[in-house]
Amino acid sequence: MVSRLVLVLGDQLSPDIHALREADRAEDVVVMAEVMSEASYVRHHPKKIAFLFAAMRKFAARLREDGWTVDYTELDDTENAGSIPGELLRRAEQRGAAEVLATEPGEWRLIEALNDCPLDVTQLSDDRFLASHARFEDWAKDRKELRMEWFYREMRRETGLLMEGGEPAGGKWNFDHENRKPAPGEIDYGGPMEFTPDEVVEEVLDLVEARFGENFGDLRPFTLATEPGQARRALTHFIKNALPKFGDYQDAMLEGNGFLYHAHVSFYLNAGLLSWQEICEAAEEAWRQGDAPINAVEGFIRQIIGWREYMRGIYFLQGPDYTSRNILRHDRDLPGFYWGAETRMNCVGSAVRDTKEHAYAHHIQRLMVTGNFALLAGIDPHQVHEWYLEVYADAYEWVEAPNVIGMSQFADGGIVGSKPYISSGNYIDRMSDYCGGCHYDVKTKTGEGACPFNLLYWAFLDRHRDRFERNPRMGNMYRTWDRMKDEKRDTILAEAEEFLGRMEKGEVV
Ligand code: FAD
Ligand code: DLZ
Ligand code: SF4
Repeated sequence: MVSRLVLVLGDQLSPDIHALREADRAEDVVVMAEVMSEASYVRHHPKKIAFLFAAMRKFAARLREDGWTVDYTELDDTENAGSIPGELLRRAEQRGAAEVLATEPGEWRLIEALNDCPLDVTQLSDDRFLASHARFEDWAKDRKELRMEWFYREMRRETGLLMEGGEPAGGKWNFDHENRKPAPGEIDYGGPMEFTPDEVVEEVLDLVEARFGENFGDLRPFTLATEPGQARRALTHFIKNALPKFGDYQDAMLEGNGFLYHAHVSFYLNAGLLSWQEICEAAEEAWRQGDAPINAVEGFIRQIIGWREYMRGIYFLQGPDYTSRNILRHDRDLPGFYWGAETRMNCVGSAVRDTKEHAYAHHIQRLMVTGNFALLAGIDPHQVHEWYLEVYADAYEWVEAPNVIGMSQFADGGIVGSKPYISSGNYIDRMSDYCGGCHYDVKTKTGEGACPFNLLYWAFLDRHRDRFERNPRMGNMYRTWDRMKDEKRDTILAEAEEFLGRMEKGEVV
């Protein structure tokens, strides 16, 4: 007879996770399980599943070495109950336990499943984050607008990161205006550190190939870190070789190089292989040593203690219905080229190719290429949300949904962003080398070869005029639209409609 089970989920692979801290190594039994319900509630990219299963197996081995008793269920175990509550029930019966210590999952779906589980389940706060739910609610209460920048400044003060005597280091909170350089001609960074699969990883790769080989995405080559030591080496490699230019080229995009100077650590951080503290401290130290400039380090730290924490706060503040928001009433189906079907739009094709290969694309590809297109084309935001949840190895609803439903699709009506992130082809042309190799001509606004982003941009503004024309940050856009001749406006709208019609019929666009 044991007193309690201790649940550790696939994205809770931190040795000091709350449930383990509260548990008794001598008495309690840790439960970890590879289950179909988690592996198939969306059709995850095979790399995401392989990464988590391999990291879970190694974490369980490490817990055993540390003296824990671990009941670990592999996906192919004949007794596998198929779901997290099912596995808890099975282990509870085997072990004669009735009580479960869990750390709150990062998705409402699973929080509710644990609430409904007929065992005595305690869900402890996931305190691997800087801001607790209460801390975020306190910040949000009585505010008319929940702008990330104000939240971020409080987090800087609370952590002391990049602070000097109560003032922001370098005299400014935000160095973003220095961080908008277009794609560089040459990249002097070879990309993230890669790891050769060991025996544990190889076994998982075979399993994932057999069970999830049909899912969208390339399983091999598989080079992700699957244990904390490797993840730390990957972090050090980034800090030394890429962080100095992270700020300058944060928004740039290059065909065939989806990494640029980005950190490529979100999977490790979100699954618990790295902590936000060690990442931010390493970045700050690089600045203090004079190895990286303030614009890079401030921009990087803002993503983590600012955006990441803010997004999580929004997800839990908004509640379980957040992913069904659709304020713009967009209802088109996600086109096949999001799943790798042919497209003549080089920017979209490239971002999808990077995604398929690596289960990764960087922020601006996600926001200003695939996200921008979906928003301009009026795609159902729930389908867009599911796509992002499926295809990226760092995707869990707590972080994916506010980025997609909020920031990218404006489906929450402006909680995350004060205006929609939309752009015509101009922005993509300025920040990338995509347009040079495209079937369409970014400089052409209408007629043969006109870039679809140009057509759809104006059609979006026209379609949502009632909602956006009084937005002070969008007035210029409407003034430009209104200055066009009636004839030109009519042509743009007709060609946008025609493009969408062809896309909906499944023609190659
Ligand atoms: P870098 O660009 O090097 O940034 C460093 C770290 O900052 C990241 O590892 C991440 O932890 C954090 N970060 C940066 N931007 C954000 C942000 N907007 N929200 C939260 N954290 C941020 N991030 C996820 O972790 N999971 C997702 O499912 C996810 N979905 C996204 C969907 C859309 C439409 C958009 C626009 C962004 C999404 N992001 C998501 C945020 C961001 O794109 C990724 O965190 C980033 O690309 C991860 O790569 P990196 O580690 O190289 O990040
Ligand atoms: C994403 C994922 C996958 C693919 N598989 C498992 C699994 O088999 N077992 C598990 O414990 N967790 C898995 N996860 C992570 C969970 O889906 C994640 O904990 C929830 O979505 C909450 O963030
Ligand atoms: Fe994308 Fe338009 Fe540029 Fe082609 S021309 S790459 S569709 S922005």
